[in-house]
Amino acid sequence: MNNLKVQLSEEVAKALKSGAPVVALESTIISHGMPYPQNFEMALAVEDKVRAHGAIPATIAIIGGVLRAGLSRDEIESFAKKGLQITKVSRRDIPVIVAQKKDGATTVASTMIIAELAGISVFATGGIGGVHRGAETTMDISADLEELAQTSVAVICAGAKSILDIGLTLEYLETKGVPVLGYQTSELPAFYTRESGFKVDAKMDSAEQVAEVLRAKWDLGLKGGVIVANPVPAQYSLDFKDMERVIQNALQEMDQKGIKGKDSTPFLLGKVKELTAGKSLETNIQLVLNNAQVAAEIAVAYATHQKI
Ligand code: PSU
Ligand code: MN
Repeated sequence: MNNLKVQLSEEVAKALKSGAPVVALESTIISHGMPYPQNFEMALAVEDKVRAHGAIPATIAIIGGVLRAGLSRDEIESFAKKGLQITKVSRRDIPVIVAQKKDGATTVASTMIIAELAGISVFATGGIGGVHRGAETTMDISADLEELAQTSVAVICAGAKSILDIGLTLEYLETKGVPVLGYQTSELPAFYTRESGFKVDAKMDSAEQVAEVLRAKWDLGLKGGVIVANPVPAQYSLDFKDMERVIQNALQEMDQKGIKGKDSTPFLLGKVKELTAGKSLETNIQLVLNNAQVAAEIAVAYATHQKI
């Protein structure tokens, strides 16, 4: 079954038709975010987690130029195995990939676009893109932020990684009118760590509270996304000062090598992985699973609201 622009899996189509909760998942995190086979195992485990908490997972990608929501196990494996050979696709890349009938791994921005076209309101990921350190000279600001400004999807993430300038990222989101909610925290988490030193706009105690905020925003016609920042579980969090040192080293090397543009995020993520001797990979996997659970709970609460 299809809607006009996005090809839905049978399961996702059925869920959307009946108003059942659905959680969108991105594919850049699979192809560009982690090595094989951990990326494949993670993608399947995340789908299982969403199901275990009462929602239907919809992994999003572009395959052969077709926007897709809900992939088969083989398709997920192919994205996991091909890794960096699959083009990372943000908003600006969609037309080229579609016109040339290619495969694309979707970022937060493009996953939001496809989710909205499909009618999916809740999306779980690891971390969002943001304003990069030094953006005042490089102008490197992720398209994820512009998408959050205009596309009505809630993004459940573990905050923004401190490869970014978290303070400037929050300023940008404020300018663009994007609520940044803390899930059971009043501090914005920084992906690997539960703390960042920055406050969120509002602390949410439950999935129901988040669902009420989504309903209030969208029922009022206030278009755009919402960030739900969910801290990594304490037992998997890494040390804030250690991470800061690792990131400083990675940024220095990126400068020396002259890496910029869309390559900077994957480079920095790869470097962090290398410099933390793989410890960050386990943390990354665990925080995505944790986000999938909270996203499923929010999707369930939001779907229930919608039916009343
Ligand atoms: N941050 C992470 N892991 C990721 C990404 C960001 O911790 O995998 C990916 C997401 O897909 C995000 C994208 O949308 O990188 C942002 O890339 P850019 O900064 O080039 O917009
Ligand atoms: Mn960028």
